Order: sequence, then C-alpha cells, then structure tokens
Amino acid sequence: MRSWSSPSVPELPGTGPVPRIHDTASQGLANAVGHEEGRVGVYVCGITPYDATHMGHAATYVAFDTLQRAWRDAGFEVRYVQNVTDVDDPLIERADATGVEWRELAEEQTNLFRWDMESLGVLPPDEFIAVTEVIDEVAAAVDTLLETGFAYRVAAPNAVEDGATDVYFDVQRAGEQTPWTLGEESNYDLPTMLSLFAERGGDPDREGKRDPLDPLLWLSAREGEPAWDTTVGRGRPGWHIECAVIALQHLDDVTVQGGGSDLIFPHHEMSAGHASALTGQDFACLYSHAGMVAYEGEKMSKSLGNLVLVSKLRAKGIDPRAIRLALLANHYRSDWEWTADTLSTAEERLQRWLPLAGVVGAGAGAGAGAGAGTGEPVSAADLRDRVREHLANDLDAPAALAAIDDWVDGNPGATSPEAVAVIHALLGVDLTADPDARPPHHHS
Ligand code: 5CA
Ligand code: ZN
Repeated sequence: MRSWSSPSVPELPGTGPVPRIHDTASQGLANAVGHEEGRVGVYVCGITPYDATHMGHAATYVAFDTLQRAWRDAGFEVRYVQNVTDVDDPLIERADATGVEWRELAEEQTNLFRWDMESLGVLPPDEFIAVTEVIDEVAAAVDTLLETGFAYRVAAPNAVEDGATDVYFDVQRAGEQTPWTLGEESNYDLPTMLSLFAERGGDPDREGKRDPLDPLLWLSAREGEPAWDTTVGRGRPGWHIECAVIALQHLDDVTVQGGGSDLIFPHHEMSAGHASALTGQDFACLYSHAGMVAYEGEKMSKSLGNLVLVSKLRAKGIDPRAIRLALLANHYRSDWEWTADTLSTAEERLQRWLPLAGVVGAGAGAGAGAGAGTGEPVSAADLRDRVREHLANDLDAPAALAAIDDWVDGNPGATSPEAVAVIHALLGVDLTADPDARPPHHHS
C-alpha cells in the first residue's frame, strides 16, 4: 500500500550512541541491535482503521519514530514495516453500525492516518501493508501450521457453509516444540493471561479448543462478513497471524517488535509463537511497548469513545509541532493522561524555542527565560551530545526537552542553526517550518 511522504531529516555532525531500550521479554534495558551489524528491522503494529488517529496512537508512533531517529543518528540502516488491520471484528462492527462499507471506512481512515502522521513529522514505514493485501500469504502460513501440527481445525456450526471449520493455534505444542513458550514475551502469569485474552478479542470458552488460550488463526466465512477463497477454505485471517506473516515476509531480521502496551498480550505473545512455529526460530530480538495514554480518567480508546483526534486539533489550527512536543513531554513507557495543559505547555515550549531559528513566536518578546539565564552555559555541540545521550537512554524525550529548555534559558534570544538541526533531526520538530504553508487536508 502507499505509505506517506518522508519528512527531511538533517544529518548531524558525528554519530549518536547505540540506543538502549526496555525489552518487555527480558524485562530490562538492552542495546537495540539485531543480528546484523549496522542494520536493524522494526515492525510496529499499525492501526485498525476507524477513529484514527487519537493521541494514544500518535504517542505510540512518535515513540517508535524517536527510536528510528536515534538509530539513524547512530549510523544504522533502518528497515521499518507497519501493517494496517483493515479486516477485523471491531472494524466490521463499526462499519455495520454506521452503514458504511468496511472497505470504504478502512480506506478513508487510513488516508486520515497518513495525513496525521505526515503532519506530525513521523517517518513513513518502508513497507505499509494492509491485511487484505496478504490474505493468500496468511492462508499459506495457516496451511503450513496445519501440516506441521501446530494448528488444528474446530467445527464452526455458525459459519456460512455446512461443515466449515475455524483454525486454532496449539499453544501447548508450540511451547514444547519451538523456541517460544507461552509467557516468554509478556511474562504474565496464567490468570492474567486468561483475563487479558478474554478482554482483548480471544475466546477462552470456545468449544472444541485444546487450550482456552489457543488463539484463532483462521475464521471461516460468517454471514454478512468479508471472506476470501483460499487454500485453507473460505474465510479471513485471525489477528496475530497477520502481523507474524507480514513481519516475516518483509524483514530478514526483526530487531524490534513494537506497539502499545495493550498489545503485550495476547497479540505480541501469540505473533511470536506463530512466527516461531513457522521458522523454528525466535521472532524478535526485542519487544518494545509504549505506555497507554488516558483521557478523562480512562485509557483513550475507540470502544470508550474518549478520544482526542490529531485531525480535530489540526482543524482547530493547532500547530502539529506543538502536538508532537506534547507527546514527547511524556516518557514513552509511562501511562499518562492527556489534559488541556498538555497542549498549552507544549505550545508555550514551541514559542520559547522558535527564536532559535530566528522566528519570533507569537508569545515571545519579553517571553519566558529572556535574560533569566537560569541554565548553565553549554555549547550547541554539548547540547547535541546531551540530547543524544538522553534519547539513547530508553528514549528519554522528556529529559531531552528539559536539556533544550535549559539551553534556551542559558542563551536568551540566541539563534542557533546547530540547536535547530538537533531538534529537527532527533525530535522531529522543524522550527524553520511555516505551519501555515502546509497543504490543505486532502480527503480520500
Ligand atoms: N491493528 C492493531 C495492531 S495489529 C491495533 O492495535 N490497532 S489500534 O488502532 O487499536 O492501535 C494502533 C496502535 O496504537 C497500537 O500499537 C496500539 O497499541 C496503540 N494504542 C492504542 N490505544 C492507545 C493508547 N490509549 N495509548 C497508547 N497507545 C495506544
Ligand atoms: Zn499487530
């Protein structure tokens, strides 16, 4: 599928340190490196295209964008793959409820997402793959899992065709015969797994399964639902196999499997299991998860409807660079709440930084810090080193922002092309851009 346009990323003098990030599987910090020297591959789970793009989505993609920028600055060649779950239960339900065709809903929302990512300065994936583009590949993988005994069929009495079967993944067998075992990625105990499985699309009580935690690989055609004729039968892919297949198809080396922390289990656990059963090898080197953004006291989620959308803020004339700074002001691994202050603080910060590029912001003038000199005097090269160090330390963007604030305070009124380049390359905020010069929103 078409991705989106890449923002420019200035090259900085020298190279940054190899980034270290938290790995969910080993529960500690690890060098974000793969099997091949100087090359990394990252798979970040993409949107299910409805109610896009809310601040939770945006925070997660900006977090992995920061990782990419740190990698590039450290001299790595990065290959980035992202999916779009354009066929799944919640999308179909939403399409039905609103009387829109599911394909149309997915296309319109994916366009909106592309536009939001572009406006936030997020680097595009090299491969942006919709599930509907890989139906045959998923079916082939399910066939392989059936042949190798990692998958089995379960009667589906409510399917369209008489005698149809759904296909499930055998977690016990995979645990015995592959490098993967249940819980190795998430580190969750059984009761936690069972409750999260039920909560996040699993069906622990489905009759005929060998283990309550066995996840669906293939759903045979149901009345009124999308289905494809394939080698495993007429139907559609399960959720976890989709990401395993796309990642394996487009990356030689999955250095990092990423997404929000709501994907730790079952999604990334099961994707890792499926991939291990298909290849006989470990799936990703590292599993990286962004914290959950809340709003009005609860996780921002499509099912609750407590959403702040990037596109709505932009329609109100909010500078997307302020949105990006608002997201970066929270450590990517923490759970945090979006409030009105989140945005106003970021807007003030942007105004304080704009003079670095010789732009006098609306709120500047006798603005914050002018003449205050509270920060220590450091050179722009020192600032670059500090920002690099903070980002290499588990993507500590809040510390990087604070270092820049200090620098601005310590150099009141200064313009600095070096500082501007650091902010542009590593934080994805271009202080020289004219926010009003962006093309108007293009509808699908
Ligand atoms: N299509 C699947 C992944 S294969 C999916 O989870 N789609 S999604 O649209 O629900 O979420 C897209 C990404 O945003 C995922 O990485 C998810 O973990 C992340 N995400 C969703 N809600 C939040 C939130 N409130 N805070 C932070 N990240 C979130
Ligand atoms: Zn996924």
